[in-house]
Amino acid sequence: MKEIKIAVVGNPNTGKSSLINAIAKANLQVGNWPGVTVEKKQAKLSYKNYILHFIDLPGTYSLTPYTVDETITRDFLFLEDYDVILCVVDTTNLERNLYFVVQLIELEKPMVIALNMFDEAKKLGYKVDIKFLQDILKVKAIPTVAVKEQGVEEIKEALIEVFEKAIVPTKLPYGEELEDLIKTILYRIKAVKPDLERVSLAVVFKLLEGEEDLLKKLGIELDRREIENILKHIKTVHEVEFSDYLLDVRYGLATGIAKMVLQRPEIRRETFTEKIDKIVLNRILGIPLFLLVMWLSFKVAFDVANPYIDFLDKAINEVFRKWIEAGLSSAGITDWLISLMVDGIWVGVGTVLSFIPIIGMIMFMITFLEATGYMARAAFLMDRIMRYFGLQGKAFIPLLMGFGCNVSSVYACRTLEQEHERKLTMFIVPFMSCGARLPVYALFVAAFFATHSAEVLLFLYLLGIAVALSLAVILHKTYFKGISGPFIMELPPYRIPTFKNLAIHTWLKLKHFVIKAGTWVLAFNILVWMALNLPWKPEKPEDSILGKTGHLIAPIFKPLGFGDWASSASLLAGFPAKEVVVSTMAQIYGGDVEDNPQEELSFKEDLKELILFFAEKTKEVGVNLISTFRIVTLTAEVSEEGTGILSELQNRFTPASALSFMVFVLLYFPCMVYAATVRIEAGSFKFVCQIILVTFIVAWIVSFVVYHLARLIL
Ligand SMILES: Nc1nc2c(ncn2[C@@H]2O[C@H](COP(=O)(O)OP(=O)(O)OP(=O)(O)O)[C@@H](O)[C@H]2O)c(=O)[nH]1
Ligand SMILES: [Mg+2]
Repeated sequence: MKEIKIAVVGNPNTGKSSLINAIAKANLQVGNWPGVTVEKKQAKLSYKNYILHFIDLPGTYSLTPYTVDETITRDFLFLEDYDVILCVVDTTNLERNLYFVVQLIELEKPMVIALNMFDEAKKLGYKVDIKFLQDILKVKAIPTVAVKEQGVEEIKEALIEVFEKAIVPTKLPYGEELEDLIKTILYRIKAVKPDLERVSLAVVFKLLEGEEDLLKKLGIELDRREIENILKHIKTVHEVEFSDYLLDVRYGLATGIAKMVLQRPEIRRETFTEKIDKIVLNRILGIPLFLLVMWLSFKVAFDVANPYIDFLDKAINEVFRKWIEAGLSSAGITDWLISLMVDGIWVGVGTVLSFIPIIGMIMFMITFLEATGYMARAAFLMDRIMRYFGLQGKAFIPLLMGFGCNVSSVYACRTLEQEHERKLTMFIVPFMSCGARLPVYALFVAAFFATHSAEVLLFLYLLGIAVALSLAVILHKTYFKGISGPFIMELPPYRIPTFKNLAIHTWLKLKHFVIKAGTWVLAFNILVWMALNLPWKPEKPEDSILGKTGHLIAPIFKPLGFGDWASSASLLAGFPAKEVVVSTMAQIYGGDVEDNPQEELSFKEDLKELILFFAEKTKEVGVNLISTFRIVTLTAEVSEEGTGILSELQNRFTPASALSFMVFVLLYFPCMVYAATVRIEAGSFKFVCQIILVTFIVAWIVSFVVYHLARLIL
């Protein structure tokens, strides 16, 4: 078996990750906006006698990087060992993509070009003379439609062919002036480092441009003054810096090639995307439409998820719990172990898992918005607003991604050009309401605001954004000073996602929560169980370690309306992961749901009841959805007078304090994984500590204000 290492590169959003998914049956993250892939990802495939290793790299417009993710791509191409370049090109933007191809050719490596989005190019009436393109560049060019897995076989064959025959692309003509410069530099390098193997054209240009950070990594340095001397001629004759001069020459080449191989229809019709954007990006309508989209997403998510949460709650906390308890006690297991397994692990983790429908639905909605291309529009719309806050629209993408998971947001900050913007965005990401907070909302909304679930959720999400931006202004003026660059993000055409794609990407987001429930949340639940049962068998939960700690910190939360020991202890337990807030409450309140030991266990009856309950709940989903789209307010029964945890909450909280509690959960520090990621991405532990402190203070102040305002209204 021969191994071929393939670097997959191209402009952002051209379908690199999609193509690897299609070829290697991988599940790399895909989305319809530039900047989805922000780190090196791998996928491999055995094909014939070969193992093909694909390295998915962040998209970039050139090999001169401005952002962290672009640097990853450049460094890979210049410093790492690989055999073939697979350049994925957006055929509908051939000219601009060829500018990047020209730079790749300078690397002098075997290359295959995937002319992706060939379906869209065809629809626009574009004709590409593929044979001619192959001949002039001496590369293999294959038309592909990654989303339909078209062209996949041909790509594999082409990769093997250029690898085996070591076909290197043609050297392009750069004009006499540049050719002379190249020769001089090559001569100098030879003089300084006689044992160096061949140096590619790309490296020669980097030497001329003086990209110091890369040259240092490459270990090739020439005397800069000497190079400036060589460049003097260009500067005086053309009156531009060398890098601008080179840019012009490369663009000239790209435009020339595009002219030769591409034929476009004379008359251009207004595209579907342009028609929709006229409304969506409208100055007046844009933002209200964005709010409507969010509200509708929440409404649909709740309408579908709520009945299934009820179902899972019944299945996990009543039926299965009963079965497990019976099973364990008939197996003769000691009481304390049963309590640990049932009250600690099953109820704790099970309660978190019962909220999977709402997390799944919100992840589905986010995936849908990502896949259609609406996300990039949201960034565009927010650009004007974000500027008041010292950020630019592009920073809204990591923030929006935070609705899924704050950790992926931190990585997404790599696409921001400026250090101050990157750090500032990382700092305010915790205020974006991630999926792990949803169980808390779902629980409190069911207990207090069942008829207005979508509105409460919209309020919380918007509050998160508002707090994030307000803090951004303060931080921008004091801590992270700097001027934001212009908003330069491409708006991709709208694309209709395939169901398969939506399902896979929703699952990939959801999986993270399921795994977390089975690992971290489980571990913390065992700790919570111990803290609730030590000193051994306390009379009341309040007397346990957790109870006493709860009492100790409760005064901090009193002014926010919920200063009882149980909610304080839950907030403390939720510090490492927000799911633990709900599971701790379930352990505290769920402990006293006593079953009737005399009751005969009948699996058959229980199962029948569960199935009927499921059917009933599924019917409820239908009714809910119809009412959403007819915009009829629901008159269906409001959460049944609380069972277990719901009634406990209703006794202990008021609507105002419930709202304040949700706001606190929204705003205080998100989780340990976020902390660890920021520590790595920002490279400072002090920075993480500052975030912990600031988020806590902000959460306290905002909850205080919300509680007192809500008391006046609710
Ligand atoms: N119509 C059409 N859409 C495609 C094709 N290939 C990819 N897409 C869509 O284009 C969008 C971008 O795909 P990605 O695979 O995320 O692109 P990428 O090049 O990895 O993007 P970055 O990681 O941001 O650089 C997604 O919405 C895909 O579904 C294609 O051949 N035809
Ligand atoms: Mg990608």
